[in-house]
Amino acid sequence: MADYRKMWEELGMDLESHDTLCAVLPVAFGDTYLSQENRPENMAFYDFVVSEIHGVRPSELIEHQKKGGKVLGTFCVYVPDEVAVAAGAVVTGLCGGSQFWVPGGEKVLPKNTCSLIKASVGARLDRTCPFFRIADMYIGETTCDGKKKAWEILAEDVPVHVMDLPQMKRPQDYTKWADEIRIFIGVVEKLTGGKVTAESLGAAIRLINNKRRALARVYECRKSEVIPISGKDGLLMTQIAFFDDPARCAEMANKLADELEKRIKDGVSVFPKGTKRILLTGTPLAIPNWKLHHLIETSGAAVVCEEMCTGTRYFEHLVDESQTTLDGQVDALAARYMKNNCACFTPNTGRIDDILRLAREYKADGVINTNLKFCGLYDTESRSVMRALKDAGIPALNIETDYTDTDAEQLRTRIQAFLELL
Ligand code: BJ8
Repeated sequence: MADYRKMWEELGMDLESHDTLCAVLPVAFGDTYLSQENRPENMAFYDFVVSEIHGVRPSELIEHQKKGGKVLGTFCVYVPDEVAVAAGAVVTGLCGGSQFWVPGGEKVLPKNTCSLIKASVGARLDRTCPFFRIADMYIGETTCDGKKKAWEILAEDVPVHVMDLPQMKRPQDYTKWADEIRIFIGVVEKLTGGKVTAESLGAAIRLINNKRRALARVYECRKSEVIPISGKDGLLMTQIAFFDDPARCAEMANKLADELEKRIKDGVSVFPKGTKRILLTGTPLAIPNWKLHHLIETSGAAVVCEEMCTGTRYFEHLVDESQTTLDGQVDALAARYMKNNCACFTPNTGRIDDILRLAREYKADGVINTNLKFCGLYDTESRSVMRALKDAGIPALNIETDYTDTDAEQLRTRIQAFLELL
């Protein structure tokens, strides 16, 4: 890895503690990823990004700041990147996916908070992640109680703007979300000194739509009987999409899709014929959380789709590109983002419709519903998800877990028993 110590030092990071993370991540990645056979050649880009995860992209963000640009950090797929891009800012995802950061979060949050929130707060307060140091402002949202309270704690240390997400889908909720997007435009304009115009927002909408189209092409390939890419690699592409430059993200995903389409034509699969196909649904899997995919795929099955924010929810549905006024574009953004189906909405039957549709489209033999321990929303929704799957005759397994590895072998036993039933 190139030497980024000076950059980390200038970011005010805790270098000693960060060294520990730098020592374990390559080992975890090697064990989980590099042990796979016959990976698509175009995964080399994603492997490189991981090998320099706290170096290469952070230095690009710092370059942007040196030129007077701003960086926004986000935690949820309801926050529209397009607005920030239109004002000349760069967006980076910030959700923490490693147990390494959890104890730091537990210093200020109740233990019974989900690992994603604890890791995100810990990464900031312990100063062990460059992305959390670089972002000029965090954009939070009112999705779950844990996050709402976490913004208050983070706001003591870094500027935070919170978007008030409606939790129902009535006409007035669409209007409300459009109004929140208008407020967000004002906040971003103030921060960047840039202006969001119909022209710049139109260009940003096309840019982010192109990224969605490219990610969708890769997922389309995962529907094939010939499985040209492992679930682990598909997940990695999506996880990195949250951090990467959107144009490069689209370019690399399109290259990967070209290769996968060719593999399908040539009958090149990364799994033996007859491998059971799993759809995973539930709470997001922030990088480097590869635990479930690894357990499933080393137990003889393939993950073919993720109905998650780190999955289909990130790229399904495009923003209407035909709007030419700022008002029309904001309404189009609100309409697209409100199509996401998160368990923080009531009712959230759209998610169940999505799971059943995706299970069909991706020819899943079974569904694994997973929720992060202490996420009351997804845990409660598990009941209706499992019931709908049962009614549809789709075998399903419900798993609750966190970022630790202590339950890995127990989970493996349950997953293997489930796979035997398929
Ligand atoms: S749209 S899933 S990214 S909120 S797992 S922090 S809900 S206690 S992450 Fe999410 Fe947006 Fe919804 Fe997606 Fe809270 Fe649950 Fe933790 Fe969660």
